[in-house]
Amino acid sequence: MANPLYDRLFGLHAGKDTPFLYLPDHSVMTHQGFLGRAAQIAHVLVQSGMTPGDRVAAQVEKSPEALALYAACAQAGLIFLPLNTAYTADELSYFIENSGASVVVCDGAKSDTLAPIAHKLGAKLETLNADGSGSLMSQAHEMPQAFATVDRDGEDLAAFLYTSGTTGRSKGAMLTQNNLLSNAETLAREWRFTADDVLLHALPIFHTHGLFVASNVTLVAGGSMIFLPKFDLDVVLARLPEATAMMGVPTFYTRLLGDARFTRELAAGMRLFVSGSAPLLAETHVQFEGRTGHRILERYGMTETNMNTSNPYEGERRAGTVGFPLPGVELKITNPETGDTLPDGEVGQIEVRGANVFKGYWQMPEKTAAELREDGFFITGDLGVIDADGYVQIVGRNKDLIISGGYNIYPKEIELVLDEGDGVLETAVIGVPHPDFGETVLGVVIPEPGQTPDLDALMEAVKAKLARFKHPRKLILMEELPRNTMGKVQKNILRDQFNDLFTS
Ligand code: MLC
Ligand code: AMP
Repeated sequence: MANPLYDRLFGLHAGKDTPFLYLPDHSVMTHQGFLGRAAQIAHVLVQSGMTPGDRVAAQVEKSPEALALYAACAQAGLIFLPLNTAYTADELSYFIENSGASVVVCDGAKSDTLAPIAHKLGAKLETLNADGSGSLMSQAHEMPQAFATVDRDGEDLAAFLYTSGTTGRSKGAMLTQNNLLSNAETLAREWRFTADDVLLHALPIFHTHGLFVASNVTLVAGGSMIFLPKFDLDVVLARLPEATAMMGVPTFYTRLLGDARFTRELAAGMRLFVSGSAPLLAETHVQFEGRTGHRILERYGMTETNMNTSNPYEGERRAGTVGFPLPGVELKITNPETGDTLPDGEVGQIEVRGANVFKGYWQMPEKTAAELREDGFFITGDLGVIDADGYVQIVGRNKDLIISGGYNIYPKEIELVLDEGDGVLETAVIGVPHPDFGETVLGVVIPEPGQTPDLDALMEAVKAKLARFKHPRKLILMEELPRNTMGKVQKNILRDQFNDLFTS
């Protein structure tokens, strides 16, 4: 027996004195140093009574120890559940309860708020701060730096990633060891990652992009990372000359282009820039090449599927497209009404199948059945077309979703909070173009007859319940919502009406 995920991402680096993480203070953590910490954390988790298949929920700042917690879960056969640091106590409470997590790891600053929630839900609370201090590591430091890796099968679950939905209720996407590993190995090969690569890592590690794409690909290849707590433009510019590759959301690239210090010379040592999680404007692609001589490689993925398509490493990286299906991924365009496959050149919904596709939503068989067909094809909710050369282009979404700076926001979640406000008849939340975040959130509020809802109070209500990145950047009062003859709200009309609100 073995543990494929641990063995092939982490275990293969055992005993290596080679650099793994270059840190903000310019110190270096070696592969073995990292594995030693992961082993110590695994001991703490197991000694607190956790057994394979149990869930560890973590809302922690990005740090080497936070990444080691992921490795520890893999080694001990536990399911890792990383959570956005922006989530409020309300949001967290749902994730902890829904997942049945038995250990919750949070920043010390949040422990007072989370302690009663964890207690009520029967979960043990540990703290892990950005500097590596806290109850988790103080116990870990007393533990041996080696841990007997727990046997796991590739089909065993490795992670839950929560993703919101059109009903406003988040769903836990269940990802297996094979889902993660197969995708990491494919991407490392396709993008030519080797032990010589140094990845500039400025993404958060609670989502697919920063955790599975960036970190797993580096680990599989045996490379290293400049591991930054967040995307800080000055720091990224300062550290770029040490890197060979970078992965980011489009906002990273537009922010770099907005700074005159970002030059061809600064990017001269780079071999690869990858973009994903949100559409990269063709204009940004062209501008980037003009400035640096590099063509950004755009790829397309999802929480439920890891990465599905990529532009080629060699060959034309075509602006405005997400490239070809990755090896081992089948992709088809179907008619949303009938599910029939459409010929190339026609727009339809994108469906994908392969070892990368998740096992379903945790304890939500109906939602799983609605999106994951029995034959293994997953209905992504994205609308696309395959061009004459086989490049996939994403042309829209069949799901009511806003992507702001690479974070997904489901309007329903915000509408549910706004609808409860005094004097509110109904609301519609839409995404409108934004120069920095690509899209941003706008809320349209319809008053009950004769009422004037207090927009500030509505905003406060949203703030109390939902993460900052989901907050509408503006609320607008209107008399009524545009509807079609069936009575359905026509958000496209609202989007057209407010298209220039943040860009003009
Ligand atoms: C931060 N804020 C955001 C925001 N990020 N608001 C909307 N959308 C966002 N993405 C808030 C801040 O809290 C702050 O609030 C204000 O907006 C301005 O913050 P900022 O300083 O400009 O933001 P910054 O910290 O620099 O963060 C922006 C960012 C970050 C783009 C660097 O959001 C980021 O790293 N995004 C990456 C997301 C990601 O990893 N997505 C991958 C998902 S996986 P205030 O109160 O100060 O006004 C996936 C699958 C796939 O999608 O295919 O990869
Ligand atoms: P998430 O659920 O956070 O994993 O986000 C997945 C969604 O992000 C996809 O369904 C797409 O709508 C979007 N997405 C990811 N990559 C791209 C891309 N390169 N271009 C356009 N949209 C993308």
